Parts: sequence; C-alpha cells; structure tokens
Amino acid sequence: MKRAVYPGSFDPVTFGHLDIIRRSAALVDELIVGVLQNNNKKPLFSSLERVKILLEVTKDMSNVRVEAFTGLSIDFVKKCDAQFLVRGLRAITDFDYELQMAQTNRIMAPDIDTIFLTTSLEYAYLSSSTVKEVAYYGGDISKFVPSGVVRAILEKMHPENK
Ligand code: COD
Repeated sequence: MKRAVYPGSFDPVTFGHLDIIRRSAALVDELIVGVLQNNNKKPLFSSLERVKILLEVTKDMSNVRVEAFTGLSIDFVKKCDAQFLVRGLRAITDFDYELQMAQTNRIMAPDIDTIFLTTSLEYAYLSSSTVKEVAYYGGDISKFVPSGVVRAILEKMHPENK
C-alpha cells in the first residue's frame, strides 16, 4: 500500500493546502495529514481545532486521514508506516528550508522520500499567516479559505461580532 504523510501547521488550512492535499491524495492509496501539536509559534487554533477543521474540509476525500502529532515529522511518517512525506513549494523562498528539511530527514530515514508538489499558480501567494493578518484587520478572506474556516477564524478573532 502506498501511503504518504503531509505534515504541517495548518493554522489555518487554506485553499493552497487543500490543493496539495487533493493532488497528493491522488498519487497514493492513503494520505495522512499530520497536524503539528507542539509548535514553537503560538497558534491561533489548538491542534484539536485544526484537526476538526481539516476533517470537515477533507470529508469528501475518501483516502485522506487527519491526525495530530508531536515531535519530529519524520518519526510520525515512520509511525504511520508511510513511504513518502509530502511538502508544497510556493516560491524560491520555500526552497531553502524545504531542501534542508528533506535532506536531514533523508539522513534520518533513508527509505522515506520527500515528494514536493509545486503550488497551483492561483494559490502561489497564499499562506496561513497572510490569511490571519487580513482577517485580523477585517478584510475578506473568503477567496483564501473554505467558508467553514472563514467562520471559525472570525469567531476566534472577533467573538464580539457573533
Ligand atoms: N501552495 C502550496 N503549498 C503550500 C501553500 C500554498 N499556497 N501554503 C503552504 N504550503 C505548503 C508549505 O510549503 C508546507 O510544505 C506545507 O504546505 C505546510 O505548510 P504550513 O505552513 O501549514 O506548515 P509548516 O511549514 O509550518 O510545517 C512545518 C512542520 C510542522 C512540518 C515542521 O515544523 C515540522 O516538521 N516540525 C516538527 C519538527 C521537525 O521534524 N522539524 C524538522 C527537522 S528536519
């Protein structure tokens, strides 16, 4: 069985992430979206909330599972008994960090390959942090994230408008 893990913060999941999820799920029998729990950055959503949101937005994808993980992503890939780790590339600025991570992971687990999917052009600009910033200042984020995520962000950031 071909299995891949797509690890990330997903704080929150965007249409860019979803595009990578859909495309990588088509390459394997099972895709596990791994939500990092112990991130250094203070997340907007708890890992439990991020998992719930991801479960909702991937519910039409039958071979996609969502799980939270702690520790090294490569250890989570091993624990899942997966052969591939998926990452998305938007621009050259992603490349340095991603290459370093892929090479380090390959030393730690030579049997696991990192698969890079390049962003679809319409999402090349999109990041979770931009979405949070636009939402924080009251901008329209409906072109960046699914409607359930729009609601979740607004409730979290502007509970007074509920
Ligand atoms: N289009 C395409 N790809 C995208 C887009 C977009 N619009 N937006 C994001 N992506 C890609 C990112 O490039 C990334 O590959 C992936 O989606 C997830 O993105 P984020 O921002 O949600 O998650 P990251 O990059 O913060 O996740 C980092 C990890 C959690 C994977 C990393 O910190 C990690 O593995 N931490 C655990 C400790 C560890 O193993 N460290 C590495 C040691 S080598």
